Amino acid sequence: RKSLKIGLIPADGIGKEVIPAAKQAIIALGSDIPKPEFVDLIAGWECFTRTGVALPEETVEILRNECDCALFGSVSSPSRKVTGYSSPIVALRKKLDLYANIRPVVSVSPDVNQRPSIDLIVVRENTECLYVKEEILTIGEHGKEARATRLITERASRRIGQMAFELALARSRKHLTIIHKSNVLSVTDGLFRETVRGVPLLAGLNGKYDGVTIAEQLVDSAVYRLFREPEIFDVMVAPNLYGDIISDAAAALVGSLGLIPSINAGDDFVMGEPVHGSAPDIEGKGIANPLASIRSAALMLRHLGYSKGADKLDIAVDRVIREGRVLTPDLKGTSTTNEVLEAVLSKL
Ligand code: NAD
Ligand code: K
Ligand code: MN
Repeated sequence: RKSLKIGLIPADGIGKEVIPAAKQAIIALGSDIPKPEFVDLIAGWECFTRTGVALPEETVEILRNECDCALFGSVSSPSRKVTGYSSPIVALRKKLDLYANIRPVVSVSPDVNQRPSIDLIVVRENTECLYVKEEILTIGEHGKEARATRLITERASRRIGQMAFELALARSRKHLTIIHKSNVLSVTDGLFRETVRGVPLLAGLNGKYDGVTIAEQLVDSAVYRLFREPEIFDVMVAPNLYGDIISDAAAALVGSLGLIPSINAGDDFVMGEPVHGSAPDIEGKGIANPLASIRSAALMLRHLGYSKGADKLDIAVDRVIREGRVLTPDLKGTSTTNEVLEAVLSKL
C-alpha cells in the first residue's frame, strides 16, 4: 500500500473531541505507516436530528468501497424509543459484518489506582444476541408486556470462538475463558458454549489450538472474579451483551473507560473505536481522555499489519500514563484533551 485511506466517523459528544486527537497521532507516525488519507463521514444522533437518518447510506458505501479502515467515536443514543432512529454503530457492525469486538484491558504499572495487575482481552460477539433488537410491546391481561429476541447462531459463535482461540494462541498465557449463563439459558448460551468449545475439533485445524487451555465461567461469577482476582483472566470470549458489560467493568479496574480501546473486526474490514460512549457529562469541556481513541488507532494499525506504527503509539501512551504528569480528570489529573495529545505527540 502506498496510502492508507481512513474513514473518520466522530459521531456525537466527546467522539468529536477524541477522534481528531487520534487523527493527529496517526499523522505524527510519518513514514512508519503508508501515507494516511482521511475521509470525514457522518453518523449519529446529531446526524439523525439534522438529516432524519442516523447512518446515511453514503457513509456505509464510502467505508465499503473506498476506505481501508475506519475510526468511530461515539454515539448518543436516546434511552427512549424514537421513531426512525436506530443506533448507527450497531447497524455499522452488522452492515460491514464486523463480527468481532476485540477489547484489550491492560493496567499500566504503577497502576494509577494501585489495583492488581490486569492484562486481558475481552472478545465480544458483535452482530447478534439481544442486539438484533427485535423487541415487541403488547398489552396483556395485567398490562404492558415487552419481549425481545436473543439470537445465538452456530456460525457467529464459531467464528467469534475461532477468533478468540487465535488471539489466545498468540499470547504467552494462552488461556481462554468462555463466558455464558447456560445454567439458566441452556438453549441460547448452551449453543454458544458448545460451539466455542467445539472450535478446536473443527476439521482442518489439526491440533492447532492444543496449547490453549480452556475454562468457562458463568457471567455473574465472572464479574465477581474479575473484581477479586482479575489476574486469572487472559482471553475472555462472550456473547454480545455480556461482552459489553464485562469490558466496562474491566475498564473500571484499570482506572478509566477513557483508556480502553477496541476494534470491530471482520474478514474484510476493521474499525477502531474507543469502548466508551459519548459522555454527555463532560461533553464540550475539552477534558475527554483521548488515550482510548489513540490506542484504538494503534489496534487498528496492528490489525492491518503495521505493528511498527502501532507499537510507537502504544509505547507513547504508556509513557504518558506511567509518568502521570499530564492526565485528564478521569485519571485524577488536571490536563485537557489537547494537552494529553501533545504529551503523546512529544513521545513519538
Ligand atoms: P459513557 O461511556 O459515555 O460514560 C460513562 C462515564 O465514563 C461518564 O462518567 C463519562 O464521563 C466517563 N467517560 C467515558 N469516556 C471518557 C473519556 N474518554 N474521558 C473521560 N471520561 C470518560 O456511557 P454512558 O454515560 O452510559 O452513555 C452516554 C451515551 O453514550 C449514551 O447515549 C449511550 O447510548 C452512548 N454510548 C455509545 C457507545 C458507542 O458509541 N459505541 C457506547 C456506550 C454508550
Ligand atoms: K464508542
Ligand atoms: Mn458499551
